Amino acid sequence: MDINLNLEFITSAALYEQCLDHQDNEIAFVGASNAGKSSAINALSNSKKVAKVSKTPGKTKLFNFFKCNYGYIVDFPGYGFSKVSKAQKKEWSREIPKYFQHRDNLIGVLLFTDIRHPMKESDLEMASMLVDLKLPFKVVLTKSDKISVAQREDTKDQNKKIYSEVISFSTKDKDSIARLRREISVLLSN
Ligand SMILES: Nc1nc2c(ncn2[C@@H]2O[C@H](COP(=O)(O)OP(=O)(O)OP(=O)(O)O)[C@@H](O)[C@H]2O)c(=O)[nH]1
Ligand SMILES: [Mg+2]
Repeated sequence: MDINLNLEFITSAALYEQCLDHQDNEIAFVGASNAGKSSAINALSNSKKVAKVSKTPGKTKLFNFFKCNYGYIVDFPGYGFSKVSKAQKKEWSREIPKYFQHRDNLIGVLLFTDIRHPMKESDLEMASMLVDLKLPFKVVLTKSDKISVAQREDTKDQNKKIYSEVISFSTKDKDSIARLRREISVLLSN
């Protein structure tokens, strides 16, 4: 059964204090720039393009709220922040920990990482922060269409030795999109 999340963009926030006030559960999409977070949001939405796929990173707001039938998804700009100003980097490095430490709505995180490459230092730092904060997270190995099925399974198995929850995903694979929709509905409904 394919689920319709009815995803829609609601609002962005530049500072933690400006985060959307709501009563539902929320999951965060994090990962390096170009990992495929915004593309995943677009693939998960059944109809129109709801998220901006990176082309103008300067304009990216820190917290981007999308509503779905089961709660909210918060899309983050990729960490590394190579294309934003120093002042912006400094602000974000203050705001991000606040969100993960204090956001009561937050019930879990999806960590997006390109299946073709080993996890970056910044991914490992994020994973370790989530473990420290006892925030449940799943690793989403993106762009799985770029490698063979055998390589995909192998990379998944390798990651499963370290992270218990590992999903492979491609915007070009309808089954993987349906699977991610189900994962999200289950996470948000719990
Ligand atoms: N082949 C393939 N390309 C993908 C897939 N997902 C994303 N891409 C491409 O990867 C690039 C980056 O995608 P984004 O969705 O903007 O990545 P992001 O993680 O949101 O990046 P930031 O917003 O900079 O953090 C785009 O050119 C996408 O078209 C996928 O599953 N398969
Ligand atoms: Mg993005």
